[in-house]
Amino acid sequence: MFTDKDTFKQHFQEQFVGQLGKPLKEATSEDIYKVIGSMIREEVGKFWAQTNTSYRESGEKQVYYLSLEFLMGRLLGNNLLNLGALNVVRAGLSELGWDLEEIEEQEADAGLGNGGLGRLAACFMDSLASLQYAGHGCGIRYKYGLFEQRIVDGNQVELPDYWLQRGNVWEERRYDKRVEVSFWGRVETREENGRLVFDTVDAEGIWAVPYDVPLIGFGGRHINTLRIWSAEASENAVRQGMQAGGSYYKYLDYSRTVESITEFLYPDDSQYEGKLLRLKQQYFLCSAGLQSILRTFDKLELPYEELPNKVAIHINDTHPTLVIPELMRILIDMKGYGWDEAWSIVTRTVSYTNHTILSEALEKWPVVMVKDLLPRVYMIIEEINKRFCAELMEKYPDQPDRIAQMAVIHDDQVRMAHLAINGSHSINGVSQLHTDILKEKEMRSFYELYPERFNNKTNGITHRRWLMHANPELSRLYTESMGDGWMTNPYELSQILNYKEDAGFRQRIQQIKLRNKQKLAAYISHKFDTSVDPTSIFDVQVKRLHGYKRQLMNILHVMHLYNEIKANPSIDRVPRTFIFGAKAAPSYYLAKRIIKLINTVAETVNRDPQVRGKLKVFFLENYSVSLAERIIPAADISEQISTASKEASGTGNMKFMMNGALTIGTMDGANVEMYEMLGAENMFIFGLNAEQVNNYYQNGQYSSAGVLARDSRIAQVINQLIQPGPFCTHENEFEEIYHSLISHNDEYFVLEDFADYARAHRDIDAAYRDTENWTRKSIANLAHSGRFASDNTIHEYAREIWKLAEKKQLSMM
Ligand code: DL6
Repeated sequence: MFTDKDTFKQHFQEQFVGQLGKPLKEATSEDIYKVIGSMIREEVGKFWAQTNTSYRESGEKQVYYLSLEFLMGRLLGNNLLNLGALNVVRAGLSELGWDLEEIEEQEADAGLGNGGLGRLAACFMDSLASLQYAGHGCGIRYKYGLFEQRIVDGNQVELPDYWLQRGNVWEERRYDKRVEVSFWGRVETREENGRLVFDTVDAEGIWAVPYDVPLIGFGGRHINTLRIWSAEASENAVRQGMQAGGSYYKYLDYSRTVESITEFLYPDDSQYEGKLLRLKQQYFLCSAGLQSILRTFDKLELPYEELPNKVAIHINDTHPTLVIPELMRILIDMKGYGWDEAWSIVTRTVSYTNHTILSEALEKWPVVMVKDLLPRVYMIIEEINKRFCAELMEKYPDQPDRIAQMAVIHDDQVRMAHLAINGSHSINGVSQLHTDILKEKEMRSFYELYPERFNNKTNGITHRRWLMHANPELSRLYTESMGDGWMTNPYELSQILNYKEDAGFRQRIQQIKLRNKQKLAAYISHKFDTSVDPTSIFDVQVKRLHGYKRQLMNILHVMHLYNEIKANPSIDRVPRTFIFGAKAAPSYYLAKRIIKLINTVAETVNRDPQVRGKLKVFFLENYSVSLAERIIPAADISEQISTASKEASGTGNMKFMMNGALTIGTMDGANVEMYEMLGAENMFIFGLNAEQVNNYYQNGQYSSAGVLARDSRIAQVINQLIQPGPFCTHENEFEEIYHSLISHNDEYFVLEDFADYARAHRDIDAAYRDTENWTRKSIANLAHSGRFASDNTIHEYAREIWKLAEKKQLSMM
């Protein structure tokens, strides 16, 4: 169907009329999107079946990536790209009078994730399929994705994201593959053939119905599966309800309660919320996922001792940790294994990635909640804890504190990270620094106990979405210059270092950046009804809003730049356009005040004629994957300014680098590894390092008021938060922000790092004036970005954690 433009056009026209029963001349762009989507589904169907058959026949080891979040974004463009059909479809549609980009806009983002963790899962899915590994996603089909953000009077307002409203062309409902998931009930014990048997009685069983989405690998022949589960009331419940004399309306109510389990994604990034519904979601995913994994394994007709050789289950953060006790339950209660054999199977099958050291994100479930909702699973967790504490007691007989500190159950809470570490053979951090902090500090006692389990896997991003799809002009330049080997081996991007001294090449890079900026400028101009200068420095910070990510420091610095220009209108500054995009968790009050502050500053700056031509500020609402694809290729500066030690890795930093932006950043997360490759000449590093931050936390010697007393520039902006003036229309408008910095002593060292941050920005100003040298720096960033392609990361996971058979390795250039 997609071999050439004319064949595509012919099929498309036939399919259009056949599917929609109306003439093409009446088509809407949504119609076109749906028809192309269904053509892709049809095209890949046979390869999907072939891939599954080959898995079954070869019996090769399968990886299941369990994640409560998959932030997939849009799929049309990337599917066409991976099928090699992008140009054919673009050209064919254009002859029919349609623009592919406009058609792509019809697709709702699949926003089934909050941020980095969910987007990483999506990048990994693309790499697994493209590298032809047998790796599948297992997640939840939330009816509502991450909320839609609107900005009203400068404030964030959340609206539900009903992404399925207009249907989902990519998914296949597989009702025949539904499984039952049980909650509540009580455990009855009996003896059978001299063995204790545990029966859960009076439990509530609901259906988990899978929807399968094909994950199309690059080349279009290898198709893995993302299986997302939806909760529905089971016929059993209906029957029981009816028998018990329940009314029709009662049943409808009950049905809605069941469906609510998969109704919405929890929007609290980096913040643990101990809600029962969330625990239900977690168990729902683990139970449904495991049943389907084991059903596939059972077809091999092998004993369960073989499970670790045939199946790897990876848990994306602690959210799916219940898979550990649940697999124990199945092996012991249903397959008849003893504890030790079952534990050996489980721990050799499961591996775990930690994504944060923020204590507020560490999951702890109240014992009573787990016990009531999942009585048999809780018994198993208790037993795991008992055995673990016994092991610790033997090893550390005189250290009761240490044992209490490491236990799985403590203070009437189940600590999910401890359970995950206990039940996994591999625990990885997501950047070298993060892993070091886990080993040396946060999880030190576990590292001392199980050093062989800990390892690092620095995150990565798929270059197919973040370069080939998001920046087609740059991709064309690469292929013209060095062939297309970089597409399958992103390390080959380093070859463009050979062109760094080629003035013509540099000029092409400059032109591409300018065109990307012009496109973004047009988008912003349209949204804000104002002009945007594409020759100004586009300085971008887009990511979730959080104290530690320090959007606050960025906007305080913008206020400082404004003050400088006002004090000295003839000051020589390269014009800057500051661009923000960020969603705040709906209950994160301070984060929402920071959004309001950014919008207030933007309003003041953008309407002041005295700074016109020098400074502009925009907050782009509803930051999402598709908006990121528009923004990132246009950035000159990437703001990666978290308090050192707090950002586990970051992946936005890699996306900007891959699109030629220069980073202003702290020595945090994967910035450190970027710096090791790029050096000080190609990055703008500032601020405290992780050790200094840690020292401050330990010695308590930091005083934000002291910083204020020393630096009048900072004092001026801090006072502007609470005193009527350009940024504060009524007194104390931003007093909570003020207090977080002064009364609460600035938890994230915004003031401490401010001066050096301002210095780094001055360095940017100076460097940008030398266009040719700036472009050389940009080329260095582009060239080294192949290191952060997720293909590379996935090869490492496959080799070192999942122990998959070797596939074609990327080679270091
Ligand atoms: O590993 C993916 C991503 C990292 O790049 C970010 O640095 C980290 O903040 C993020 N973690 C989360 C926190 N979730 N939890 N728990 O999203 O993971």
